[in-house]
Amino acid sequence: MTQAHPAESGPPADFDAIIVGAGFAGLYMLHSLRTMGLSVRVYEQGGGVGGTWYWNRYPGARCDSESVYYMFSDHLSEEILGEWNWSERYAAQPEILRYLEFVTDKMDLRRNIQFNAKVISAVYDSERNSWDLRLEDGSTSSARFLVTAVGCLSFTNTPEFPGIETFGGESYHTGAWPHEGVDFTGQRVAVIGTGATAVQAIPEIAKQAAHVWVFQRTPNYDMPGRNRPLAPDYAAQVKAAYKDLWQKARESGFGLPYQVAERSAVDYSPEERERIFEAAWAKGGFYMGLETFSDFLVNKESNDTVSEFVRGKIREVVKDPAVGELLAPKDHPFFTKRPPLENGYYQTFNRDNVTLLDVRGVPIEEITPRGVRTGGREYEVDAIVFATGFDAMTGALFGMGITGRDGLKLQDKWEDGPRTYLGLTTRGFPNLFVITGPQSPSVLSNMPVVIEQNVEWIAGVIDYMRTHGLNVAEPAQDAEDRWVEHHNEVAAATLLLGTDSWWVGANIPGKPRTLYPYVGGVGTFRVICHEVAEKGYEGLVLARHER
Ligand code: N01
Repeated sequence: MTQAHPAESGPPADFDAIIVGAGFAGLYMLHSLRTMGLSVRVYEQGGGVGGTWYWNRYPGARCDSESVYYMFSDHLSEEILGEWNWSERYAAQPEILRYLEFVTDKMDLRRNIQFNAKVISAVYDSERNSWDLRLEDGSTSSARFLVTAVGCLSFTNTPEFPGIETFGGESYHTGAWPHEGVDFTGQRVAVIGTGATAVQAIPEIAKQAAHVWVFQRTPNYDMPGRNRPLAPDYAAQVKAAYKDLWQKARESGFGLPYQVAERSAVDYSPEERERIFEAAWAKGGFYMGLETFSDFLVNKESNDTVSEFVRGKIREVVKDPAVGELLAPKDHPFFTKRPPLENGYYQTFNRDNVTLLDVRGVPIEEITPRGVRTGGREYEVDAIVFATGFDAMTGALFGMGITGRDGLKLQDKWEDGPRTYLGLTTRGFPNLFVITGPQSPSVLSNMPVVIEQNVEWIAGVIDYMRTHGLNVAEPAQDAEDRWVEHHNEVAAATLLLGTDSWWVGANIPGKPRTLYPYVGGVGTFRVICHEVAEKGYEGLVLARHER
């Protein structure tokens, strides 16, 4: 694990830019702004770099994007791209963390990062055109530009189960896992949740534990990951073709360079469909969603075909038909919640030491000193694993106490849902830039690809301002209104709003229901941002403040 490192000495307070977060986004933003000659300070809450990959150390944690595409492109460094080799098709958390540490050291980024530095307030001062930050330790600093790189899934959500504080055993949230690891050998374990995280963790926990009870509210359409060691010749092929592949990923819908077939499942016979689905299923990964048919998200009839295909696959693997039926989702269409990738998840339910419990029909009543009570029965356990997700997209931003012009708090402005221009800026908050913010493609993509685009666009605005003698950027009201309208229109054309998921904020009581990520596509978003830049950052009001 990386230890806290003192940031380089310099002016105690004033920086050109402050970046919050040292994951993929914060590291690339730091590199970009530093290359432009700006004085930059990164505040990172964790004790090391990595963001998501620093915190999510639960057993089985790995990336669902193929590792060869889950990295920085040559835009950061051709050398790093050439030097780094992944060992598996989907890299596990320790390897991704090692990669980010490698990048940090190679690019000498550590000297501008202050670790264990939690930002608790960030207030814009119009008089000074400055963002004033306060950290949890009471220290303060300020900067002209504030860039948030806090990740979309970093603010953990533990539901307020009655009695939760009375539990006498150990409890863990997957998103804040102990660094020393947890040995479940011989233990009785409750896992609450069956999202992408639980799907990775449960098979590993079941290998150790005496018994695992899985508390499932909603089953998912888990697709086989088919993880395997990465053949060196495959990695070499990708590297040889990386410029083309990365460009393809940048122009794609979801940030992956796959062959997207522009066709509808309803135009094919059941036999032809089956053949296409089987081929994608055999390949494993997101090919099922991305390379089979292109209208799953907008055409329910088409979606029904893939949904039934996946249900059939689940029923085939799980030996107990009643358990198989419970694991087969019927309450929402395929891909309207993030489909997890599984590596042995369904087979795990064939083990004698794993029991699936349905807490949809009979919700969890309470956590007791000895375990979890549902359906009038108490399940006594030694440990509870909360795989209950995150207050996604906005939780971490609100947690920073961001306050814009005239005392406007970000959570007040977004009381009825986010309002942004391109997901990157929001009116009333001059010089605040949000990487992978709500209303940008963010989580509906392979993250490094959109992070790279967001960072380069933000660096572009700042560079443009500097070369034009300007120092304030804020979206115009009409530009923001039009983006929100466009975002909502695109969202409404899909099936996504009809399903309860964290994509629409449904997992957090009281959170406004709206689609948080932009579903118009990574490539489309990129073109829009590029055109905005070409027109002198049209939609942003750029001005000069004399101080
Ligand atoms: O969180 P989730 P996650 N009673 O919100 C259940 C990314 N990710 O950490 O579906 C009972 O998806 C909840 O039930 P329901 C990926 O984008 C990426 O698993 O709301 N159950 C659900 O089953 C993913 O989507 C990778 O009905 C309750 C679970 O808890 C995102 O992270 C790997 C409950 C939460 O699932 C979040 O995944 C892993 C309650 N009161 C994850 N409240 C990579 O590949 C919640 N639940 C990089």
